[in-house]
Amino acid sequence: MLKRTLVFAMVIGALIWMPALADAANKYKKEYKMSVVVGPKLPWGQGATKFADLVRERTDGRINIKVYTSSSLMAGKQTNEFLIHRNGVAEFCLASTINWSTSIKELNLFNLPFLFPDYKALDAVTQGEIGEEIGGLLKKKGVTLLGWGENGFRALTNSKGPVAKPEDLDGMKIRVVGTPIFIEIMTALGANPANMNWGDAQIAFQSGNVDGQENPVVGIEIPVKIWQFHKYATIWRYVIDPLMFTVNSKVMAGFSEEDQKIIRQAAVEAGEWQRALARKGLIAPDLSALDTLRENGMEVVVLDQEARKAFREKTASVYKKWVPTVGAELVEKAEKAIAASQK
Ligand code: X2X
Repeated sequence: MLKRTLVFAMVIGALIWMPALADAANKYKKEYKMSVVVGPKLPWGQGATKFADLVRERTDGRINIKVYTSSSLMAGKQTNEFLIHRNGVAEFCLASTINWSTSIKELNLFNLPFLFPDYKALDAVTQGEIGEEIGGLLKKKGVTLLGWGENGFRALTNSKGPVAKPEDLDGMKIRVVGTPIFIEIMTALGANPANMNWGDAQIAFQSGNVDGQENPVVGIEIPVKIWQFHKYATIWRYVIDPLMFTVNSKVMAGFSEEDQKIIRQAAVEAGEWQRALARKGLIAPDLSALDTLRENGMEVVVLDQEARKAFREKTASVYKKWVPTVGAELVEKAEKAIAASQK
């Protein structure tokens, strides 16, 4: 009798649950949009594709993410990306902290001039407690942080002459992203900053409308063959540009728990893969990425920690000014984690 009741209960349960499960899957959209600011062939774009592929495979096609590259979802205006993510136009992003720092002020932590000396320092911040805290900040704004990727340390290139000390930058017209702190840093260094979107920047390099720019060597400068426009590079590690794999939290809540787990795991794996790609040839003893610049006719100035000091001093007032905007507590925590990473 008991057995029969149990079987009966199981059949009824299955009848109730099966349509509910099928219904959940039916509610999934045919396509989810993922925003990326740069082109598909750059490590940044490749990281997004890797993530989308992992999710598609592991969900047996239930979740189909299409990567929209070159800022196409926000008509080129890269600093609008967070807004279109928040409102659900882009359900997923692989986004730069720089482009979102106008919407989420705390992300200017990564833009503080000369705060991060090396990759160990960066990992100490993103891969620990502070990384989680940043995840918490995004969560409050309706976005879920899934994992970290990387554009890289930003290096200066220009067509005018070698830059080894701040004076060398005097009056140079340097393209920067349209975020206030970058304009202030370049101004403090004596340069003449011109802010523009990445799409327009590439046209400005071509026309010679700007003398220089700053972007990661492996992430951007090698793939766009920056040597076509600029003969001089300076490796100064003045700011770092991490990338964040994210999903709109409402969209995430619409997925089954199993699928949410798959999405999280895919971001962690794609992030690890993509970070390694972005660092390749940039960490001694393998500095082959710098050789690539030289082989293509560029003169490369590498600033050691001592030489960075003169630049750091020139930009100290900008750093100080931005601490309250980022949050004094967050900056202090990061400074401590970075100091500990150097021991
Ligand atoms: O615009 C840039 O320089 C780029 C591509 O690096 C960013 O989106 C931050």
